[in-house]
Amino acid sequence: MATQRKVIITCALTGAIHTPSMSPHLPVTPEEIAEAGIAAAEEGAAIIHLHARDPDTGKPTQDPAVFERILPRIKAASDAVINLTTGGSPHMSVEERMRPAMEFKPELASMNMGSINFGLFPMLNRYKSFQHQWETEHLENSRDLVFKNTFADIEKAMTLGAANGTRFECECYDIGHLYSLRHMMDRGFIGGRVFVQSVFGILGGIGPHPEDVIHMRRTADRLFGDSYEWSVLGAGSNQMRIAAQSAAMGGHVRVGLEDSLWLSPGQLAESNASQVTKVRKILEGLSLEIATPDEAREMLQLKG
Ligand code: KMH
Ligand code: ZN
Repeated sequence: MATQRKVIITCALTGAIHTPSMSPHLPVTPEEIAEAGIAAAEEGAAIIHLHARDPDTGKPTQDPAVFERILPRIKAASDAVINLTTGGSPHMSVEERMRPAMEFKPELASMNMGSINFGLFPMLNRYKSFQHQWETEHLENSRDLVFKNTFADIEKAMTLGAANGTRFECECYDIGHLYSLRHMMDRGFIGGRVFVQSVFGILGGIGPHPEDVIHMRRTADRLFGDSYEWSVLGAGSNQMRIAAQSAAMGGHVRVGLEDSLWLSPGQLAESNASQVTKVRKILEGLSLEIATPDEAREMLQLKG
């Protein structure tokens, strides 16, 4: 098992899964997203995982011009590591999804380690009415949605990113994705200390049971030995419980409104920063120390 040092908190600010009608606190405009990132960093997030949205409709966009309105604001006010999405939205083509990482050559970018069914439609039961037509389509169309990340897609994205000095948050939604990552390491597409982000509780991926977390950790230990850093995110109501379990097992944690709109059962999170505060208190309660951005850079071998 990799030795536990300080714990890296990632905050994923807005994502592409939740929609504006689901929470008035979801950051949508470039100003809102930047402010959310700055506040999350102030509360202890070393890494800010970024998506962008169309300011008028809240629809996810990978237009670099929108990211251009977010990035300088965060960089001017914080030294947090910026992690740009290459996942974009599961409804987008891989080429579209790569645009911000290609344009801005970040220290860190997400890398989705396999194709999955991405089941958003159960949320239709919770949210009956939407402000924008795209929100309904986004959920309804997910019955027939494959979040496409073929081996060719991953090879291409890793090659393009590595040429820019970008390293990756390797998002593993199921056990097989760990084996795919090992395969990419063996073929030389990714090296050094890999950053594994295990995702629990997406319909179509591994579940959120404590046994699932243990199985993911044991398999990663077996495949990667000491050459990885492990982080977890639990989708929706699983977020804090899975963060606590994995932190106790030597993991890093990811929170943020991309992954859960909630602070506690029935209580919407009023900000990304509130989730960072909550997870920081959980970590401190476990006598764990929080990594600064520079400590995260060193652990993840980022270019800085
Ligand atoms: N929305 C998360 C479950 C990405 O941006 O590449 C996964 C994610 C994908 O963060
Ligand atoms: Zn994301």
